[in-house]
Order: sequence, then C-alpha cells, then structure tokens
Amino acid sequence: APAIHRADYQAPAWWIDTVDLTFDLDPAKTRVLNKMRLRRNPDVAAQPLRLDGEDLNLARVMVNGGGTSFKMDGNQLVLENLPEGTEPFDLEIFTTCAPAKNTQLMGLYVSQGTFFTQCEAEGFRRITYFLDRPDVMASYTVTLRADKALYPVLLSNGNLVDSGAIEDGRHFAKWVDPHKKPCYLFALVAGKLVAREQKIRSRSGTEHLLQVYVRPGDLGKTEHAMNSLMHSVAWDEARFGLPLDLERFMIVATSDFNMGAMENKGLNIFNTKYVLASEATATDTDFGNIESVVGHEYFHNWTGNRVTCRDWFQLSLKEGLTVFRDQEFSQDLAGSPSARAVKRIEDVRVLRTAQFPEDAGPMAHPVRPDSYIEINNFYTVTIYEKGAEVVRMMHTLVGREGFAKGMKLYFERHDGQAVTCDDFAQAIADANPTSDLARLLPQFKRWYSQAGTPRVQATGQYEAATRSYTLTLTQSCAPTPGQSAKEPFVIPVELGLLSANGAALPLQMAGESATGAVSRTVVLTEPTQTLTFVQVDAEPVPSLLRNFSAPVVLDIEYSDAQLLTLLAHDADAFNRWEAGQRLALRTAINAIANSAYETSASGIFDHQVVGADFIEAMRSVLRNPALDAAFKELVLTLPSETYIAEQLEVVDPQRIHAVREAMREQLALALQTDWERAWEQNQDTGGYRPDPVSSGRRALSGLALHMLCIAARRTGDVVWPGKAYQRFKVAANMTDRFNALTALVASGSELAAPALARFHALFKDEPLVIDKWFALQAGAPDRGGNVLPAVRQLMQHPDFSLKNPNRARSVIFSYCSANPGAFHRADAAGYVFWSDRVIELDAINPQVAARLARALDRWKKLAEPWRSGAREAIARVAARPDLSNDVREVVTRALA
Ligand code: HT7
Ligand code: ZN
Repeated sequence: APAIHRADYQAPAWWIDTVDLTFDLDPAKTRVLNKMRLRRNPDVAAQPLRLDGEDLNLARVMVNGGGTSFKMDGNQLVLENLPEGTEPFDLEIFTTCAPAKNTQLMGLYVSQGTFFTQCEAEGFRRITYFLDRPDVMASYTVTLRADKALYPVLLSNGNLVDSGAIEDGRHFAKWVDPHKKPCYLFALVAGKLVAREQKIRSRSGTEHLLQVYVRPGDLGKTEHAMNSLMHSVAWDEARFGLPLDLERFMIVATSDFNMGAMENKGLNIFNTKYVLASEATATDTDFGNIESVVGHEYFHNWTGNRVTCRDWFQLSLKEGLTVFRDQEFSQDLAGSPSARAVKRIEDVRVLRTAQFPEDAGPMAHPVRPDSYIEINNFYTVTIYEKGAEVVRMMHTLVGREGFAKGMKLYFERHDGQAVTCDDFAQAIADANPTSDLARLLPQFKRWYSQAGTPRVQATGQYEAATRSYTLTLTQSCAPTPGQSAKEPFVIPVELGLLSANGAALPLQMAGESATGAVSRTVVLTEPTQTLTFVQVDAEPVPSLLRNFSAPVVLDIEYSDAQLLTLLAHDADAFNRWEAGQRLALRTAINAIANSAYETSASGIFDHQVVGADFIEAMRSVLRNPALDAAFKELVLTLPSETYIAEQLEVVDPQRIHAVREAMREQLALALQTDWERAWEQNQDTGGYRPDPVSSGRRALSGLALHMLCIAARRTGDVVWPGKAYQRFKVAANMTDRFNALTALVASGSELAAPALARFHALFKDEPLVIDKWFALQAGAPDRGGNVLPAVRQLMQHPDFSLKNPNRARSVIFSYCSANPGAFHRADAAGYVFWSDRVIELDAINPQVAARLARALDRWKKLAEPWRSGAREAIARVAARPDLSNDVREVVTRALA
C-alpha cells in the first residue's frame, strides 16, 4: 500500500450533513441502509464522490430516490453523475456485512453473542460506504432492529427517541445524537446486557443518567467504574469548566477488544479489563487503570469529540492532550504530594521503558507524523505518552491557571471543528501572550515535528574564589529515520541545588537579586547554555529536571556521594527516586561490562556486584518512617531489563538478565531482616480499599514477600515460601493473593505448581483472572529454557484462544515482549516462535499481529548470535506474500 502524507491534506470535496442509518442485525448477514444528505464543498474544485468501503456487499445505490450510475475503484465506490450546484441531495446506499466472521474486531462484530462496533480509525467503512475521514462531521439518526429475545438491549449514540416491537419477535430502537460527529465516533451495541445506573446533577443543575452495561453476571464488578465515571465528570467541570453535554452517558464492556477502550460519543465501549473489578478478582493496579481509562475516555468527550482532529496526522491533538488530562486527574485524585509523585514516577517509567526505545528504533516518528502506511500502527506511545509530555511542558511554561485559560480559548475558537496540533498550541500561547510559550512558540513546536529523544548533557563547575557555580547544559538529538539533522528544542528544566549534607540552597543567578527561591524552571533554547549561580558557599549537588520536566535523557556525571545525597534529601520526590535508579543502573552497567565477571553455562551470575553503600542507602529508604510505602516500593525496584538495555550500545539480553537477577538476590539477602519488617509492618488492617496509601502498603509488602522468597531459594529456607503459600490461600483480596503467587512462581518454589493449579480452579470462570494466570506463567523467569515449552503448552490449554486479544496478549505478548530473559534464546527458538505467531495472528487480526511484530524493533542493538537470529525471523515474516498492510509496514521498517 502507498504511504499517505500529511502535506497532501485537502479539504473534503463533499460534506455529509445528516446520516440516517437502519440496521437489521443478524450475525451472519446484517443489512445496513444508509441515507445521507450531501452537498458539494464550494471551496474545493468539483470532483467525483469517492466513498470508502471495505468487506461490504453492495446491493443498491439511489440518488434523490432514483437509480444512479456508479463504479468501483478498488475499495472505493465512485459516483460521477451527481447533481450539479451546491444544493443538498439524498444518497441512499444499501449494503450487507457479516459481523460473525469479523475477526479483525474493526467495524461491526459479534463478541459472545453481542454486537459491538469499533470505528476508530477507519472501521466505519466496514459498516457502510462513507467519507471515512475525521473532518467530515454529520448528525446521526440510527434505527436498530433485531430479535428481541437474543438482543434485548439496543444502544447507539445520543438519546433514545423511540422503541417498540415489530414483526416476528423482533423489536427496534431509534437513537438521535444531538451532536455532530465524525464517523469514527459512531457506535452501536446490541445484546443481553444489564446496567448499573446512577443519576447525577451537574454544577448548573442539569440531571444526567450514567450507565455501565455489562453481561448479567458481572454487575457486581461495576461499582469502581461507576465511581470513576462520577469522579471524572466532577473533575472536568471543576478543573476545566467542561460539563457533561449529554442527557445520558453509557459505558459498555466487551471481552473482545483490540485496545483499552473507545470514546464513541455518549456510548463508550471498553475492554472488560478496564471496567470490571472486585477486590476478589482485580489488583490495585487494575483498580488504578480502570480509574485512569474511564477518565481518559470521558475526557475525550471534549478533547477529541467536541473538538476533533482534522486528519489522522493530528492524532496526538486528542490523544496526547487526553493522556495529560487523565494523568492530572489521577494525580489530583491521589491527593497528597507523595501520592502525586508516585503517579508521576509510574508515568515516566512507562515513557522511558516504552517510548524512548520507540523513539530510537525503526518506528520512530514525530508526535505529529509526516506519513504513514497503516494508521492503526500509529496508536503509539509516542502519540500518546510523548504527546502528553509535550502538553505537560506547555502547562509548565504557562502555569496551571494559564493552561486553564488556554483550554478555554481553545474551545471558544474550535468547538464543533476538526483542527490541528498547531491550533491547540496557538490557543494556549495566545491565552498567555507574555509567557515563554508565546515567545518561543515556533521553536517549541519542534516537539511536534522532530522525532527522537533529545539528550541534555550537564556539567557543573564550582569556583570557590567567586563563590559561584556554573552549570553548562548542552542539548543534542540523534538522527531518526528520515530526519538526519535536528534543530534545538525548547526544554524546560526545573532545578534546585543542594548542599553536600542535603540542605536546599537559595537560587540566585548572576545579575539577579536574591529571592530565597530554592527551585526554579530554566528554559533551554540554544545548543549550549550556561547558568551561573552566585552566593554559593561550597560545591553544590545539582538536582536537575525535577519532576521530569521534559522528555529528555539527562547525562550528568554524578559521584556516588552526590547520588546518595539526592536519594536521601532531595525535596523533589521524583529526583530522589531517580538518584536511586541511577545508582542501581550504574552498578548493573559496570557488572555487565566487567569481563572478569563470568556467567556460568546455566546463566548464573555469581558475583557480588551490589556495593555496601548502595545496600545501606536502600536500607535507609526501607526504614525511613517519613516515606510512604508506595514510594519505597518504587525506589527498591531495580530498573527493568528493557531500560537497562536501552542504556547500552550492544545488548546481550542474557547477561542483562543474569546481572539484574543477581542484584535482586543480593538485595534480598542483605536486607533480609528489613524485608521481614516491611512485610510485617505493611499488612492490611480493616477492609480493602484501593486508595494510594493502602495500595502502597500492599505493594511494599508484596515486594518484601517476593524478596524473602528469592532469598529463601539461596538459603534453603522453607519458612517464607510456606508463608507465601499460606498468604496465597487465605488472602482477602486479589492484590495480596497474586503477589504471593508471583513470589512463588518467580522464586522457582516447589509450591508454585500446586498454587497455580489451585488458582486456576478457583478462578476458572473469571476470564480476566485467567488472563493473569496465563501471563504469570508466560512471564516467569527462565530456568534452563523451560519457558518456551511452557508457553507452547499454555497455547494448547482449553482456555487459550488466539482470537481473543486479551488472551493472546496474556500468553504471547507476555512471553515475547515482557520476558526478555526467556525470549532472547541463543538458539533463536524464541524468535522462530514469534514469527510463527505474527503470521498466524495476521490472518485473524492484523492490528494485534502488528503490535506483536514490534517486539523485535530493537534487533539491531542485539549482540550475536541474537542479532542474526532476530534478523532471520523478521525476514521470514517479511517474505510472506500475503501480509496485511499493518504487519508489512512494521517489518519493512525494521529491516530498512
Ligand atoms: N481513541 C481510542 C483508540 C482506539 C482504537 C484505535 C484503533 C483500533 C482500535 C481502537 N480502539 C480504541 C482509544 C483511546 O485512546 O481512548
Ligand atoms: Zn484516547
């Protein structure tokens, strides 16, 4: 397929004002009657009407009630003899499709006997012929007709205006959406569902009905989703003055879904994973994810739906902004500064372990891409998470109030329109004319146009004679595909200085008078800049990029002593955590590089690499009564293997795995009594609540149990595995139960097998829990190459299905993308397995297959023999003549 280029954008030659859809729903053959009112766009040169369609059977086309000529050009329906002039006319198209055969889960499909739709990005064309592009916004009326016994609930966007019985045991429902929308926001649902309902009143006094629809047995697991929805409605009104603009807002859960959830206007469709939760079946992480995904989809109601994207190159306009909003929502709900910092650290961890590698690999693209072959491949961590960081930097540059003013102006200017990233940035800048953002806007927008992660190199020079400290900050950005040279970025750097004993020093720059401020934001714009601080009594410890104020890599040569000072004293919690990570990373990288350290044939790395200072620093964190448990758990978790790999030029995945495992074991043994105390002091008291404090306590006690089981493996102790098994059996919530099970599996305990069997028996009727059961085994540490055969075995399990994306992800992705030590086998068997699965999945669901195809993105960094094995596996996929555009684009870029 040819690439589509942003520069080629042209406004549509036709507008569609109204769409009246009638569906006769039948899994084998659904009939769709599409009556549209169209008119020519007078601003664009006259041209035939070309409507997109895919996998449709066309039965009839009529113009103003009469027959018309038409032709097919590939997948497009082309009408050339349409009425002249700009007067509206009626176009009626009658098609059929086969939802039961739709395994791609795009367009109209059936999941467990219920009809669902997924139209973003280009799924509406699989329902009817249409101008399937986001800048064509129409008013929709939808009539659904179906068997009443099989499909008692019939839902679509907007308001229910009519319903009733029709012939042959069938019934109908008619929905009218009061808001114009692009077709990617269309949705319908039909099936046997029940709803949790809640009436709410907005600040202005308007009443709204909130509904969460699920399968009948799942109603008891909808309370948290409903609470999250109510919090979301209240938050958007309080923080941004954005009210709910619908009488009725519905969420529907399905277990077959390609992504997390979808923001269809007034009828959000969710993966069950992000709706269903009870303390018995969902972990604290699940509860947190539900809160943020419910928030995310709800916030799209304004950022995405009321103001949408002009074209798909602008995807980050809605996604980056909405991720920023859901991150802020979760932080605001978390409450305390420490809980906010924990959320920020978690978000940055995702960015650095997933987006930074993307930005350095073959799929690197700007936040606003210039071209794509398959848009589904561009729902990426760059568009979402880096896009959110770009919005966050704007927020930093104009301040919280300034940003709220900017949002207000954005909606005043663009409500009801399909716009661009430029329009958004312009609105934020125009609302803050004296801000750094307004002053630097053209340069700031390089964040949208230039791919790659910038690096900022910092060096400090203290001069005792003048009591001054000079920081030199130099920025650079490596070439990315299609972009060899980069211009300097606007980089806000929040910073502070600490004395050697950890006191916060007042920041006074040369030529300024003293203000007493101990933290400030400096905005970098040049390739190199120097900052001179005066009245500094002794060499300070710089604390740079506080709260991760820009999505960059900070290169700075701290001494161990400086890092220990920051870890113990920095007022910025993010940088405290970061100092601990730097210490751990340094230890890991030195051990990986030290050729005197041998790895045994079985992959065991038997050298003491963790130094006494690091151990004592970790002990102080663990014992510090002033720190929250959630923060301690983050500090005491070593950087991931993926993150360590990103820091290296050449990657030996087995050595990284062995070194990290050895470090964990050493920390487990050296801090044994502290882990015991952490376990005992963080037991749940009272009932389960997924709030930040109690979930932090569960996280820390879970890590402690894990470490104690790791230590037990080395010491031969049977007490802690026994305690873990006991906890696994009697735990009152899934978080504690699953942490105990994980500790047994990850430490290779003999009790793991009986625990896994018991877990399956207990939860065999809970698909989301069975997903965890599969994922835990596919993600288990490799012992002599046992994981790949286990994964093959899991694929033979009666509960396994390749067609269900959650299940496929829980086994195949957990192995190929989340278990580097087991996947990167020297015999390349992991890669061969990967290529087989990519090819197999591609025939069922190209979108999911293309995500799996990304697992080998970074193959060029691998050492031999992995590099050659990986290249061969990718080439094997690429050699298939029948690949989807989705997978073809990924493997072609990987091999380029
Ligand atoms: N906007 C939604 C994207 C989405 C999606 C895209 C392609 C294929 C299937 C999909 N399901 C959902 C999700 C979001 O960002 O809110
Ligand atoms: Zn989104």
